[in-house]
Amino acid sequence: MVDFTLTDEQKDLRELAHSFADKEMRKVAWEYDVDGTWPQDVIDKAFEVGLMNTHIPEAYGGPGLDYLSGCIIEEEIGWGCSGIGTSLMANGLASAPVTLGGSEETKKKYLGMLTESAKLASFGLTEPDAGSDVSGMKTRAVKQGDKYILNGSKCFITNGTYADWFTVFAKTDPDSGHRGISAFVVDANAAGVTVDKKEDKMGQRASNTATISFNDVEVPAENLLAEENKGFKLAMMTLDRTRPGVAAMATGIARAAFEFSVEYSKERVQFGVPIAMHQAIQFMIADMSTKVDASRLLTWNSAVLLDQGKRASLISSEAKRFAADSAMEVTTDAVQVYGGYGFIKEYPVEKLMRDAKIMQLYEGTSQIQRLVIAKEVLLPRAVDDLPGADEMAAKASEQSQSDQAAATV
Ligand code: COS
Repeated sequence: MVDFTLTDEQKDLRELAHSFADKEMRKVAWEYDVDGTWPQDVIDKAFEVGLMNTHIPEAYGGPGLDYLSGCIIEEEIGWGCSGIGTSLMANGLASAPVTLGGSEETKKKYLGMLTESAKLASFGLTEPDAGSDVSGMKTRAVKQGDKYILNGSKCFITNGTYADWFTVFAKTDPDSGHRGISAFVVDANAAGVTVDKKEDKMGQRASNTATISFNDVEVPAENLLAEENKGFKLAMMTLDRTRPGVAAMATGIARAAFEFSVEYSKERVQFGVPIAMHQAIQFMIADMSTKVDASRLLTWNSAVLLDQGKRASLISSEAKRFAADSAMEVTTDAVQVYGGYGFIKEYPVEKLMRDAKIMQLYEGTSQIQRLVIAKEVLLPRAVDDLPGADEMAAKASEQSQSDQAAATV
């Protein structure tokens, strides 16, 4: 039987996240948006109440929440402020490749770092010339003895200025396209790591977005995630697991815009009646309501598939694509419901419209999601193409144990 009733624990988490979003995020969201103020105070509080690092397993100090619970939290956080929310949630993206492909030691060290105190990590995939086209990356990692030497530059890195470590994807075999990419954990304080640029953005201005350069950075070989040249797959497996969270955040933005519109349409009087009495407004409100509910259903569906250990590439991309595009449509309509006031910064909805735009861009554009969806529908990957996460993690762990054994001998 299909049942959308949440468990008591999920309801409590939703209440916790909603109350946090209402009391701690909304009260500063519009102010922090003006100058792009870094929300360290909100991050510290979110860490304290347990709203960060929700997917980190208990073995490494996290709450080990299921994907559905994570999405329930993320919708509320997106409702509060998706700019601050992106700063709060970026650890999930950076840590997923470590959870999937890190050795036991790597997981203890780097996931443990995130759960011990309010530390941050960033995901370094995108480059100036390699956005959608991941295989076109130029960052290079060359093995020298027991370390790799890393050179290159990553852009649009969320939380880049404040991260304590990065998950970095680099070419280890430059002639092999997507089969020549590997993933590493890189300490932010390693010699040769520099933060080059903080971006001044249209929306989500309270989140930090930076360019990070790596100049002859020495990365210990044990910081390799999964196996050499398996980085592309690891990145795709990561995105399969994080796109539902982005979809949830987009649902939260859309819901916020919808709620503001409903409220305003009942107060604003034109032609002698509240504008909610006009069918033109009612139709926009009706479409907003439908898009919010449909976004949530797709999001929950993708999360539940992941919780059941099933492949979720198709539904994750459908959820991300639909929720992101819907958030853009709903927030644009919200500005329309507010009329000229919607265009004024004193009113809440123009920020939501600016914030929504990035949902169609980061973690894969809406066009990339359509590519993934079309490929999954027309030419689905054989299940064998996807080594189970546990299998990859086990392999990495085995490898590190045999390395240790070899080192002892
Ligand atoms: N899980 C595991 N493996 C996957 C996978 C997934 N979800 N998707 C693809 N793969 C594997 C394929 O099985 C194939 O493996 P083999 O090397 O064994 O053949 C390999 O990866 C290449 O797959 P594919 O041919 O589908 O890749 P394409 O180059 O055609 O397309 C796209 C890849 C464009 C979909 C990918 O590059 C992408 O998602 N780009 C967007 C990146 C992005 O989201 N950037 C934002 C950065 S994070 S803010």
